[in-house]
Amino acid sequence: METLISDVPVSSPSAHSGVVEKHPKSTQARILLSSVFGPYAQDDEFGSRSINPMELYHNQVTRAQGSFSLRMFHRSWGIMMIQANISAPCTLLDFPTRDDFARQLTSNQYDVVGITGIIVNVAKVREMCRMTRELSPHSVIVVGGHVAAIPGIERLIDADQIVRGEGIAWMRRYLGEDESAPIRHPAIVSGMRTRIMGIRLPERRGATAATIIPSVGCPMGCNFCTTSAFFGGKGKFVNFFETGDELFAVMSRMEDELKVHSFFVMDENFLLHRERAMRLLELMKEANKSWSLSVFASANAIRKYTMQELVELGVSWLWMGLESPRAGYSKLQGSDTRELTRELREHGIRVQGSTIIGLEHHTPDNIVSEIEHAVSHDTDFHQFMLYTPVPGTPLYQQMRNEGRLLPDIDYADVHGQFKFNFKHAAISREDSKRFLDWAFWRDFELNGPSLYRVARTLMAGWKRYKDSKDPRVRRRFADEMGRLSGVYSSALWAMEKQFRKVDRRVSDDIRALRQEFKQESGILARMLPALLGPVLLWTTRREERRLARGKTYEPPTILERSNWVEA
Ligand code: B12
Ligand code: SF4
Repeated sequence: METLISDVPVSSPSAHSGVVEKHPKSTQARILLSSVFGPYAQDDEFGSRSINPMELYHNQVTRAQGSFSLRMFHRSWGIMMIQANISAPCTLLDFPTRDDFARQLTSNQYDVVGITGIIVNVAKVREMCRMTRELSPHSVIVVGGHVAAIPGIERLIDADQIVRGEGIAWMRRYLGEDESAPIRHPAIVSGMRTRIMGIRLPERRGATAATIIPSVGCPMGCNFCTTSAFFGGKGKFVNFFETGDELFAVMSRMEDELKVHSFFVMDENFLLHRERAMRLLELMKEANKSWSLSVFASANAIRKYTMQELVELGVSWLWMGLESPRAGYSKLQGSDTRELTRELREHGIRVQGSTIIGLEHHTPDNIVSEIEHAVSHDTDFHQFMLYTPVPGTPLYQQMRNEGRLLPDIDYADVHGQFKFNFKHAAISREDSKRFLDWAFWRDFELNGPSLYRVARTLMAGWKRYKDSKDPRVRRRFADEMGRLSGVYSSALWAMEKQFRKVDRRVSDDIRALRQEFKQESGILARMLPALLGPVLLWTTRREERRLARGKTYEPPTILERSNWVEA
């Protein structure tokens, strides 16, 4: 069943989004929270698309990099946050199959079934509501997450409550709990089942960063941005942890519980809140913490800091929008993002650039040079996305008013990695895909595998800071070099060989970097490539063959219970 923008009601609507009554059982209510069902990386009638797998990098960043693509999965953090902040008995089901979901419904008496999804998932949400009505008719169905931004969603799915915006406060209110109580952050390992060059990386305790979610939303309010729009738009956002002190306390707890020193900070514009970040730095210094932070930030926010401050704060990975300088977004004003990228990388900070294809001023004549400009940033990673009016955003409203939304586009295809869902002034729907695909390919061809690029940035940081006067900074780079130099050298050995048939120049550059690693590494790391290099070359080639045969990857199903008592 396709879910088209012009869809008609599926059933008599029972959802209401006005005043919410408390659930009669309050905190005794038994709750099921579930993400939408898989498998995801295939084309099916529920809106799964092979081009839209449940993988961050392979979906929208390294998808053209073949066996060098970074493959990993991320849990559904929204429902994890809700589960950690209610005292009712709760089951969380992540990445179920339809059978898993059905089994949960029939083998437990759930009073509330909460389903999370984004807009592309609407057909799955609809099916899960249908299944719940059939298999657990007494359950109250609550739907939350970005899917709730679809206009008229009440008529597309059969849910009792549709929650727009922040869900922790909503669920606490619904269960009669104190909605202003401090937020308890769950222990989240940021990624899982990581795979590159045909091997799955071992999941050692402490080896993967912890995810920290300081806030949701973004006050910048760019017209196309759904994250911003969903939590109130320009000037609005919801802070879970207001101060540097609160953030430091959460991070210290995660360090203890998960034995981590690195954090993926899931905040759309972390560096914008300078006071909080600088207080965090102060506390890190006092407690002698040598943490590393992966953050999202706009170029303007980054410019509020000196390189020294960023390095001391442990910023080691930055996701930054590089939208065309001609687009006029205020987050970029006055910044030369190419110069900024170069500088950040020289200080050992990996940059993930993000470029939008199909902005209003793009034409078939200028788009190639705009993509070349983006690619010339030579970022470690590069995300490309189509300019996409998504329900709930100012851009969507504008396109709708101008009559430019294309009719009969399935919501499952409105994800920015396929084709335009609107009429562009100069670029056709078919060409939008061609330019997008070319951007990914061009970045790979010109700059080589992202794994090579991150190794190069680490080397630059190491050379600059290995003798730093600040012991925390010195320790951070030494730790990373100690852990990774042998592995990187081996991977570089294999990449050099494998990339020779793609581009000789890049292969030579990889070789030069490998020599640098050889010079800078200890004796063991220097010997490793002779053993591990050929193994990686073999697994890389095996993976290329698997991918050519259509191999895809799916996240595992996870079930977690809290405050649980058998019924
Ligand atoms: C992690 C992430 C992913 C992970 C998904 C992991 C997973 N398990 O689903 C990966 C990388 C795989 C991914 C993929 C995609 N993503 Co994504 N992703 C994110 C990201 C960066 C963080 C989500 C998050 O955890 N936020 C923090 C939590 C706390 O917020 P939250 O999820 O919104 O939850 C809160 C509320 O929404 C609400 N809530 C949520 N669920 C529920 C349920 C109930 C019952 C209730 C009451 C409330 C509630 O309460 C929560 C707490 O306040 C967001 C951007 C962002 N900053 O949010 C984009 C985002 C969600 N993704 C988006 C998109 C478009 C995609 C892709 C389609 C893009 C693409 N082409 O790659 C694919 C789709 C994959 C698929 N097949 O479904 C869009 C959604 C747009 C929309 N309006 O639908 C976002 C908003 C990014 C953006 N601005 O474009 N994504
Ligand atoms: S700065 Fe980024 S997160 Fe913030 S509104 Fe703009 S696009 Fe969205």
